[in-house]
Amino acid sequence: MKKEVIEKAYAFAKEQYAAMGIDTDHALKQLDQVQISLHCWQADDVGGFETPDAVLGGGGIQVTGNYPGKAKTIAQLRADIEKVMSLLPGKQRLNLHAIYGDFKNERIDRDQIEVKHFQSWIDWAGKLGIGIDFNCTCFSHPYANDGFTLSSKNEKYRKFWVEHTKRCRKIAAEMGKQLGTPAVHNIWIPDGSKDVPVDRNAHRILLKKSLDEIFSIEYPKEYLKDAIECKLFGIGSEAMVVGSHEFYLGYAIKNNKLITLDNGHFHPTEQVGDKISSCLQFLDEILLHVTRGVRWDSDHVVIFNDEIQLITQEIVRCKAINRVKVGLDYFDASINRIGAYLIGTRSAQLAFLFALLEPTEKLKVFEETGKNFERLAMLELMKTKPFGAVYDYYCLINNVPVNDDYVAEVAKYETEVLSKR
Ligand code: RNT
Ligand code: ZN
Repeated sequence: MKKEVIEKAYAFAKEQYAAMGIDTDHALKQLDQVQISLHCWQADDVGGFETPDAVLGGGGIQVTGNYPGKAKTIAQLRADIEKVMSLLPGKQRLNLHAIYGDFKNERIDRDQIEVKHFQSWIDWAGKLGIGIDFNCTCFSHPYANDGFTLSSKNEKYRKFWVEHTKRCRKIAAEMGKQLGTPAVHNIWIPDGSKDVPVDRNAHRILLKKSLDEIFSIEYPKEYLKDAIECKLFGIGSEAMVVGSHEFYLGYAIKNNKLITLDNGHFHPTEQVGDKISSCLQFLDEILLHVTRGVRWDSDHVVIFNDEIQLITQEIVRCKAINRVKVGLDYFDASINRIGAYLIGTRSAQLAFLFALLEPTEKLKVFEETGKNFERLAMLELMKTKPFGAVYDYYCLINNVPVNDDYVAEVAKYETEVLSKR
């Protein structure tokens, strides 16, 4: 797209929004505050680099599709993430899982991992000037095969996963320290049961015990933030998930942790957007896993849909951009994986921008004076305002491809790099 066209369209958009009392330049400055943590696992279908024959699985981590070009080495994954970041406006972070360590062909079990296995990631991120977030990997392992990890009745297994998660927090704290930006460490476990269990209580007692053990070590908040991720059900854990919303929200409030809200983890008629202002009454911060559920499945590429819009609107309306950490969480192996990152991240950014361009104060006045017709009319009107032109301009001033120019860049990368893997 031509620079003059983008600038002209922006000037026109700026005027239209200004007529409604909205400052588009200010909105773009706020958009800069939104850092999205890119999930490393979209590049390689949640495979990781533990062993060349790593088995994927556990609690709904199922990737479908076999589009060519999957990252098979750390170098390839880094190249992919760098490519993605070069095509995105603003600044992002990297969200790493423990199975992505730099193990240098050594077989290191999860209860043996150390900072040294992640030092090359820290150095890489330091060079790029980005932060890292981290996740223990309590799935795709023989000790998770019976469906339980931190809440396992098998004490050997439970201890193993406690040790793994403790080590992960230590590694994350070191990442935060070295990179000068706190790493959010997220705990998600697949624990649950396919069929009707009778001893839900024992597993929840065990999970609480494991978390208490894991969090018994404190790290400075400038280095590490702890998050715990709830879920209603997963494939293979339909009848019960140990780490339910009630369980983790209770734990987070009592122990001052972040609750992780993954919008693929609730009943389809529930909206994570509606949960944000509730959680923020009782927690300092929350972590979002932004994804797209389709029917009973989750983890589709994020698009600019109603659900994402409500999430970003609520964050902005709560003036909570600095209290809500945003990570993406999806895995689609049926399309170009780099393209999947770009669509998801750009759509999430667009949703934030859309929310930042809302005349919230005006809408509140309508609401407070019973003018609900006017409120709905204005909300509908905002959907056809030229926010796309504002996003294009944001890309332009950030020197990244505007409009659909990134699609050609992805195609080029596919021809030159991905198709040769
Ligand atoms: C699974 C959770 C979890 C994972 C990642 C890979 O249901 O959403 O966040 O997707 O940790
Ligand atoms: Zn998630």
